[in-house]
Amino acid sequence: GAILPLVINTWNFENANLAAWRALQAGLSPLDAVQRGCSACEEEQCDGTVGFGGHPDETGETTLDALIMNGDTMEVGAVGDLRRVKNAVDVARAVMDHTQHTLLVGESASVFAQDMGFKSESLSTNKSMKMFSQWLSNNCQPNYRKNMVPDPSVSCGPYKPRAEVKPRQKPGLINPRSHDTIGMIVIGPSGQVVAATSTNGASHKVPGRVGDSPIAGAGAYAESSVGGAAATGDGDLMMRFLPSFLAVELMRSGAEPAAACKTAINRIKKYYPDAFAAVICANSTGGFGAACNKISILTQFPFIIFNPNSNKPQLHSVDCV
Ligand code: SD4
Repeated sequence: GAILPLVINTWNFENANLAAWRALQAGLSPLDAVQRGCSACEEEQCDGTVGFGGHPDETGETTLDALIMNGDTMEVGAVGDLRRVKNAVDVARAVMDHTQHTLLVGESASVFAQDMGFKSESLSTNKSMKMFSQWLSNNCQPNYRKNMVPDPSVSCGPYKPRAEVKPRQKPGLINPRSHDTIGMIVIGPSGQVVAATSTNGASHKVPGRVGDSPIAGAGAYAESSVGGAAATGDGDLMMRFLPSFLAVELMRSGAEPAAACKTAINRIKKYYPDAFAAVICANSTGGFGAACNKISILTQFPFIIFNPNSNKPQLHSVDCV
C-alpha cells in the first residue's frame, strides 16, 4: 500500500523538511506545504545557496530562481533572476495564482513582486559582499566566460571575445559545490504530487543567468498520476537534459524512483562526466529514491524524507554512480 504523505528534499535541509511536514499536519494543502518548506530554507539561507546573501553575480548582486508546480493541474509558477525580493518561492506561487503565465524574470519579476506586496530590499549581506570582493581581488577568477578576456584597464570587464579563440573550457569544473538548490517534492495524503525549488544560483554568474531550478522539467516536475522529481547541481549543464521531466517519464513507464533518478543522471553523465548533478524522485505511492554523478567533491548525496514510517525527518544518503 501507499505510504503517504511524503516530504522529500535535496541535501541535509532538515528544517525545510519539518516545515513542510508541519504544514501538512496542520491541514494545509501539499502546495502550501512545499511552499512553506522552500520558504523556510530561504529564511535560514540554507547552506548560503538558497535565499538572500549568497552567491553574488559578476556585479556583486544576489539574484534568486524558484519554481512551484501543482501535479494535479500541471500549473507552474516560477521566477528567474529575481532581484531585491527575498521570498522567491512565494513570488513563484503568486505567478501561479495571479497570472496566466509560468515564468517571470529579472527586473520585471521584481516589479510584479512589488505589485503583489512583497518587500523590496537588498539581497546583499556582509558575507556576499566579502565573496564578491575576494573574487574581484582574485582577478575575477573563476568565471563563466568562455573565450573572453576582461578589458585590462578595468579590474573586471567589460569582456571582449579573445582575438585567438582558445579551445573550449572543460565544463562542469567551475565552483562545483558553490550552488546547492533546495528541491522538494510533497505528496499529500490523497496522492497529490507537488514540487518546488529555490536557489540563488551560481557564484559569479554572468548577470541575467537563469539556471535549471525555475525551469519546469529541469529543476523539478510533478504529475499526480505518476510522481515527482527535483534536481540540484550544475544547472547550466543539467537544464540541457530536463532530468526531472525524464525521471517522471521513466516512472510513468514503470521504473522505480531510484532507477528513474539514475537514468536521468546517466544521461547527463554521458556528455558531461564531470558534472555536479543529483536528482531526487518519488512516485505517487510514496516510493522514493535519489541518484548523483560521482565526482571528487560528491561521492554521496544526502537527502531528507519524512513519511508516516519515519515519524521524523530522516536523513538518507545515496552512493553516487
Ligand atoms: C543552479 N541548480 O542554479 C542550481 C544550483 C544548484 O546545487 O542546484 N546547486 O545551477
